[in-house]
Amino acid sequence: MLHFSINRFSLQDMSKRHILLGFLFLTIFMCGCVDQKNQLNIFTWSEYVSDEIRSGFEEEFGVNVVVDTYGSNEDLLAKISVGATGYDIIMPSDYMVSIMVKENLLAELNRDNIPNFQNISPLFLGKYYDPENRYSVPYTFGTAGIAYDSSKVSPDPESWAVLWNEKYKNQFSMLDDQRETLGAAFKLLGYSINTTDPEQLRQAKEKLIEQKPFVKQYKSEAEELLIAGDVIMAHCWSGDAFRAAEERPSIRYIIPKEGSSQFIDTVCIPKSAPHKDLAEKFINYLLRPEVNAKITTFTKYGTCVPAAKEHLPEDLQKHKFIYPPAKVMESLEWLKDQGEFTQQYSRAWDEIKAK
Ligand code: SPD
Repeated sequence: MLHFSINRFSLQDMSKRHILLGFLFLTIFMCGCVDQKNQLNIFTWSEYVSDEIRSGFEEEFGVNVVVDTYGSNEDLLAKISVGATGYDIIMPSDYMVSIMVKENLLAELNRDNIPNFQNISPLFLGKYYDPENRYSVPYTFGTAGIAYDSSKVSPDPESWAVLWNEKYKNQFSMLDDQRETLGAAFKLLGYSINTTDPEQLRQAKEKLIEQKPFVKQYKSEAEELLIAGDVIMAHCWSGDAFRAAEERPSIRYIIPKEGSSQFIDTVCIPKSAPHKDLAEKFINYLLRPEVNAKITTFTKYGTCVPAAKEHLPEDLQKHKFIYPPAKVMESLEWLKDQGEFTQQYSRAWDEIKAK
C-alpha cells in the first residue's frame, strides 16, 4: 500500500513536472519568436557593417541586429542556395546578383518602402547585373589590387608579376576568392577576367599552381594580415588596403599595369528572408546621406549617395584609393556571370587549392 501510494505520488509529481516543463518550453519558444521577430540578420563581408551603423538602427527601430560574415561571393551563394538560412540582408557583388536573380534566390524590393532610393546616384543604377534595380541597391564600390608595405617591398611593384617573385616567398597573401584570384592570373597573362576560353583558364590555373609555394595564405580579410605584419604584401580590395594603411602608414596600394577588377557590392534581400519589411527599413536607413557617409568612413569604400559626401572629410571625398585616375579606371573590368562555364572556374580553383 505504501508502495502504491509512493508510486501514485511520483506519477502525479511527474505529470506536474511535465506540465511545468511544457510551460517552460512554450515560454522559451514564444520568447524566441518575439526575439526573432525583432531581429535583423545580416550576412555580409567582414568589416563592412560597423557597430555604429548597427547600433544606430537597433536604437531607432527597437530591434536587434546580428551580423555574420563570409569571404567570397561563392561562399555566400553556397549558403543561400541551401534555403532558409534566416538571413534578411545579404551583400552580393555585381556578378553574383545576376547569378542569384537567375537562381531565383532574391526577393523583389518594394520601392514604396525605400523612399531614400532617390538618393542614389544614377551612375550606380541600371547596371548589367540588375538593369532595373528590382533586387539590389548599391552599397559601395571599389577595386582589387596589391597592397604592400613600402618600407619592406622595393622597388614599388607595378605588375601582378611581383606576386610570382620568389624573393617574397611566404611573405604575401592572395584573396581566397576564385574569380578574383583567377582574375589576377588572367590579367598577368593578358587575358580578360571574364574569359570562357578553356585554354586560357588552363594557363591561369597552371600559373596559380606555380605561385602556390610562395603564397603564405589565401585570405580575403587581407587587412588583418597586413596590420599584424604577418605579410608585407597582399592581393586585396581597395578599402581593406586603405584601412590597413591607416594603421600602418607605410602601406600603399596599386592597381597593376595589366589591369584588374572593379566592383559594386550591393544590398539585397534573400527570397527566404524572415523579416522582409524590417530589411527594407534597414536598406532605407543605409541610404540616408548621413548614415551612408558613415559606411564610407568605416569601410573606406566609395559612396553611391552623392549627398553623403557633404558628411565626409575632404580626403575621403576624392582619395586615390577610392577614385583611381581615369587612365587606371580604363584598365578595369567588371566580373560577369560565366553561366555554365562557372563550373570550370570552380574546378580549376579546387585543383589549385588542393595542390
Ligand atoms: N572588407 C570588405 C570587403 C568587401 C569586398 N567586396 C569584394 C567584391 C569582390 N568582387
